[in-house]
Amino acid sequence: MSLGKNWDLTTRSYGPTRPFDGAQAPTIPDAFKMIAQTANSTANEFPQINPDVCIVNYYTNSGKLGLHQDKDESKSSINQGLPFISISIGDTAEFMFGDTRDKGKATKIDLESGDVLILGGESRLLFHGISHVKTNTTPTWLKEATGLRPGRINLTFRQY
Ligand code: MD6
Ligand code: FE
Repeated sequence: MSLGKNWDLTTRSYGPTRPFDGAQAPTIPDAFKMIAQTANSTANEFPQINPDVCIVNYYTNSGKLGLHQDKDESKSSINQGLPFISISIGDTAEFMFGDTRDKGKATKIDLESGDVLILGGESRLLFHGISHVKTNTTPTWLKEATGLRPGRINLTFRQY
């Protein structure tokens, strides 16, 4: 789901409403924004954003995301290298990134629950994706406290 503005996966474009039910995209809770902006401010090589979009993805244990660039935001946002801030919750994912769409050449790192990844400046148009989600890697305390189902939640904050 998308908060702030709707991001349509099929047209890869932003709009005010969701095509499947016509509803307005819900607003981004201030508490979410605060977390993203605090993370943004610790990465002081990047400009500070005022996020107006948060894309929330839920990956089941078989979820993946092919190598892609995030380039549907405004020209101005991309040209300024405004960062996007990604927060991972739940199961660990193997995140891949590189200069090309070639999976074999991509660098792979684990994104664990609580990890924050910021792509901005020269890295704004890096190819990136998720090769796989690692089953049963959610911290026990988090599972017990929230009843989170198996899988991974990823939130990405951007400024359109
Ligand atoms: C991740 N997510 O789940 C990476 N890109 O760690 C993305 O690359 C992404 O979640 C575009 C739109 C939504 C996303
Ligand atoms: Fe992406």
